[in-house]
Amino acid sequence: MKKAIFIMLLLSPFMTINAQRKLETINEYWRFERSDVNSAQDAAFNDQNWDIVNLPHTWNADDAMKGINYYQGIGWYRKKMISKISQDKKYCLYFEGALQDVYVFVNGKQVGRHQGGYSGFRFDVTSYLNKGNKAVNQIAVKVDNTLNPSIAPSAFSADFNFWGGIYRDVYLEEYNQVHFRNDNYGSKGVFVETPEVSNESASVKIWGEIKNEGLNALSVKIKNIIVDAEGKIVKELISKLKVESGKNTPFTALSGKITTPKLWSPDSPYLYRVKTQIIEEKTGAILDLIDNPLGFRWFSADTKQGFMLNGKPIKLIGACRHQDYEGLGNALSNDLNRYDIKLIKEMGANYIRISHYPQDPSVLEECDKLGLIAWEEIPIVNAITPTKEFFENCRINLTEMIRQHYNHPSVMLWGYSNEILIGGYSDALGELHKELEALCHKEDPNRLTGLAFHASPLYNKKGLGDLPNIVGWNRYEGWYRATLADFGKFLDEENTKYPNRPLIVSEYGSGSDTRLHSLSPESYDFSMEYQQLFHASYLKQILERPFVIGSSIWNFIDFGVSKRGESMPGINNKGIVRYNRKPKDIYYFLQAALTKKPVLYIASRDWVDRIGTSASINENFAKQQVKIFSNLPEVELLVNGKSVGKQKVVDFTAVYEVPFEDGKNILELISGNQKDVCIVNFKVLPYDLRSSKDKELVVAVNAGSKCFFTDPDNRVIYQPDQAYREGGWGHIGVDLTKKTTLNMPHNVKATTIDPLFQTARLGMEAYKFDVPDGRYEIDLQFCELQESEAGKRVFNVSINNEEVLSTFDLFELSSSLTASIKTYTIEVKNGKGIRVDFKAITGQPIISGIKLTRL
Ligand code: GCB
Repeated sequence: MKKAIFIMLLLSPFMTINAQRKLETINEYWRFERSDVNSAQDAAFNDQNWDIVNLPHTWNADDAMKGINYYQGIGWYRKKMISKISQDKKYCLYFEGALQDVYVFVNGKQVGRHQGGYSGFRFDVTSYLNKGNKAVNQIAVKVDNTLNPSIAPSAFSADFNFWGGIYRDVYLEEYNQVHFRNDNYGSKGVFVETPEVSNESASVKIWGEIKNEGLNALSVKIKNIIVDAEGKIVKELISKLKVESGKNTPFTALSGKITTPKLWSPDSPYLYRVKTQIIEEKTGAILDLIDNPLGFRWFSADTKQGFMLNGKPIKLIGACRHQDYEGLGNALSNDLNRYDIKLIKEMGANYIRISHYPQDPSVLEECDKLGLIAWEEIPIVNAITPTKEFFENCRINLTEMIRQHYNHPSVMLWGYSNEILIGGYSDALGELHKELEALCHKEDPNRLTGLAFHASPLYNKKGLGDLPNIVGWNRYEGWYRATLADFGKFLDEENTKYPNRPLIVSEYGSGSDTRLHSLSPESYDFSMEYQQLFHASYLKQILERPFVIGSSIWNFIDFGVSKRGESMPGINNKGIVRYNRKPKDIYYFLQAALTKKPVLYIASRDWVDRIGTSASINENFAKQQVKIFSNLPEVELLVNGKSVGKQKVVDFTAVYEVPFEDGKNILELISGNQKDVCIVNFKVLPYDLRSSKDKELVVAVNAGSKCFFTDPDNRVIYQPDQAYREGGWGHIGVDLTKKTTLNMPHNVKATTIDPLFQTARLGMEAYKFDVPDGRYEIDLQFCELQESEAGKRVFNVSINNEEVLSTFDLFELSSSLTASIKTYTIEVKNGKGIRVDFKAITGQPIISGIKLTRL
């Protein structure tokens, strides 16, 4: 991004005699080795066998997705930098972010160390560089992503991956001897704020320090040019200063009144810019120039009016964002970072929680530009380390975040911890929080603070709830615990107890896996349909309560967590867009609810391969539900050219029972001149399976589950479990008054279709399938979800009276949480169909799936 600014500046009228600072990315052609290597910092070290990488780069792009033991250790980067290095200039290396304990060497000498994986840092390397027109300088960077008790986040339990590497851009910066201070916590060194803003007038204050690294004192002018979005000059402020050699000289510029300022808001993110220059008085040369965004807005939060922006209430509605991406880890281009902000904005959000750590500079630049109000926080997550080193690291993290992002009008809230009492309360923790709260306000008196709590009464008891300006609650009622309605109950109780505390729902979300679908969705089933119910319910409950100042969905994206073992191992799939940013259907529900532009969407993109059974022998179609998300009053759905009726849209949703035919079904949704089309491939099974003429007949059962499960690799759709009826298929002899199903979303070994094995039926007598005569392949799919000892669950299995498994002990065979598949071939004759019997010897028989394929 800065490179772009630099190019712009070169062409701009602000450039007069001398080139000012020059910023150049040095992302290309680094050598990389993922281990600790002796003497790798030495200029003469031979790195020719190392990998060649471009930045941004992480060394965990692959292995962090493959389980808990991804590489956390040391990696080395080396770059031979060939560039013009002048005698009379100053040089810095600027890292936008590297995770997380970083040592930087130039020509064999250490120039600095930075601890913290999420903020920018800069080292002055002038005295270490070889000079010349084509000077060769050897940079070496040692990076360590080991969990470190002295560096936030220090808790192993933090629910994200610590992707190691130099994962953001790196710059070589060239300065004149006299320049804005560049050693101020990685910031730009020039700060902009708006002491007064109203509809009628505003004022701007710009301050910073000038560093004179030359040998002589110099008389300079500080020129601030405020331009509007069209580039028109609104104000020019000039003051004179004498800058002493070897000193930092402070300056402050006040704009005076700017009348009828154009205000910044999510609906109209009007941006001015402030160009701050140091001009040598004698020659008129511009010695340094910094360009900053400027937005005029004022805001506050209370429980009477909620969040107020520019004098008007605005409910903050948006999403939290992690920064990783499928296949790339955290090493994203600026384009991909910006793309997320665009998607969040297009959904109709006005707010983003940048969690749980500061992110790439391009993120906030895009929030400024597109109009998203931001909460940004430092990564103190789940627990603290009660040591001096950790506390100091927290202070540095916070100061870096605030100083680096001070000038972004989009930022209105600073956060400094998340669910911190997971690790328990201590007085030290209380003290740290008090200190960080005070530090936020000292560093930035103009913004609000927020903390994100989890479901524990301890936050209120221990006084943490009284600390920030805004109390954030991460709520998961109806997912990890309780019911959807308990969410609203909690909010009301909290508001009754603390009527003057502005409350924000800092997180809420439920997992979803595009392979799982349900016509009777329920909590923790990971179906796309439950996620839809969850979000519809939460959004309604949030909007109904004026005292809730806002909310952010957890999480905008599916993101990587190596230690998470749910339906998609290694992935927290609460995203409303996939890991590759393809929106899930729920994204369009939210868009319908939050935007003014017409939204008309057939919510079946996540479920285009379906199966079902006709309701009687006279029907050759199967009815199945399809949801419509829209903000238009009425819609009409056509299936294969025939109307299935008009419907009023209620709560942004209409539900159709669609009569699907076997094969391709073209769904067309119409409202006025708007149209949406979706094609669903449907397999219709006849009511009486015995009449099936299908040579490729497949009947697959997701035993013990109410979900359809699509195995995308093998193109098989498993149907939800059901009781047997004549002519159909299903379980027999299950005592439905007892608990006869299991749901254990933990990693299953030796398979990629974990969800099939994470649910199971227990204690059935048999499964019967009234399939026509012919040859069949039968897969019996097992996974032990309960027992951790051999001998606890032993049973026999027979197929059409022939015993195929005797004294079958699944744990003995394959231990627990491991997929085991037994495949048999059978000839079905005389209209007998297939019956699989289970006979308990010890414990209850268990089965995860059964698949029949006609051969
Ligand atoms: C939370 C945490 C977040 C987790 C999330 C979850 O409350 O703040 O880091 O990822 O829950 O998905 O469980």
